[in-house]
Amino acid sequence: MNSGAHDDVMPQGRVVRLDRGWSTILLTSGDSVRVRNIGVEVAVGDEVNISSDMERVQSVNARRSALIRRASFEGARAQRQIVASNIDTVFLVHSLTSPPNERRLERELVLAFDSGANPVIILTKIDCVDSDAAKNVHNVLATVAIGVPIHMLSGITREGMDQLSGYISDGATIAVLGASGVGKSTLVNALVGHEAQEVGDVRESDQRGRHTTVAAQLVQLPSGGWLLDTPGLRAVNLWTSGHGIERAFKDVFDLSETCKFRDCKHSDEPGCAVQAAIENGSLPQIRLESMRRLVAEEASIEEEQRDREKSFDRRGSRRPAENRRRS
Ligand SMILES: Nc1nc2c(ncn2[C@@H]2O[C@H](COP(=O)(O)OP(=O)(O)OP(=O)(O)O)[C@@H](O)[C@H]2O)c(=O)[nH]1
Ligand SMILES: [Mg+2]
Ligand SMILES: [Zn+2]
Repeated sequence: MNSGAHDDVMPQGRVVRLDRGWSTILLTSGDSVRVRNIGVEVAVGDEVNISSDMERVQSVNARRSALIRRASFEGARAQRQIVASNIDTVFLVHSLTSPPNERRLERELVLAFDSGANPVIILTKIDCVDSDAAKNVHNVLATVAIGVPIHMLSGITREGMDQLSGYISDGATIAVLGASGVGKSTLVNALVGHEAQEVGDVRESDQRGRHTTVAAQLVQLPSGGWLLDTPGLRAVNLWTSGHGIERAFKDVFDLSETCKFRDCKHSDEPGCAVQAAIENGSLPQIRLESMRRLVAEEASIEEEQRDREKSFDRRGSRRPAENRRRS
């Protein structure tokens, strides 16, 4: 029964797609296999080891970055969903044919910064709008994209596509995120150079897409880089975070450094730099409100997670008592 050392070498690869308990893995050998993933949390983009009988995912390598959102509530509990893992860049895609949605972009930026990858904003369908309209959408979105590059392009005519060459390097992974119909799959196809991903039309009346892409899919570029196309997100729900909010709201955080009180709540404290900026018109009031809403959203998820851990302890976990007391 004892197999030789050679047979114990586990095949390795990258998860390119997930379907209800099944992972499709692109092996380092170049072959593609479909294996079960039971008892392990697997995400698209993961680097995994396959059992030597080639039947299941044996283990998942530590992720260097992960795009995580709150999935829909299951029962009363929030669940996390790893949208993409081991990514270097996140393309946050918006269409120039729709009115700018700063609030949505703020959420996407928090998610992207929290992932550990670098966000880049892509405004598609430049071939469909006149330059004034394009400039307007660009300028409005730029107000919430502090220090984040914005590129306007067309996945159809390829105008502006050359701006993206710098992000595509050997081995780098780019996740493509955005609402349905904004042109994520079209962009992926334009970068790959063939119809790797199915594309669907949008409703004429409101430019909404039809959720053509139904599962995240990792696609390898001829250059050796990777693109991770994702289904259009209806809602950008946050999960608990690291420093995503601080980075996405760098303007507010920079101002608060100069508030008179270190624990300033930016309400009616004297010497509040944030309120002063709102009064002189350099910071929109809605930015502060928006940030507060996201902070509260994350705090409630964090609280729920803590409560869950506590109730788990009461049901009798195997954590030693001293640990329990410390936490
Ligand atoms: N004119 C023009 N049309 C575009 C461009 N990008 C996408 N489209 C069109 O917009 C529609 C939606 O494109 P998709 O690429 O399927 O959009 P998606 O973001 O992948 O949508 P989901 O998969 O539903 O999330 C299609 O009819 C595309 O041809 C663009 O840059 N210019
Ligand atoms: Mg798509
Ligand atoms: Zn303040």
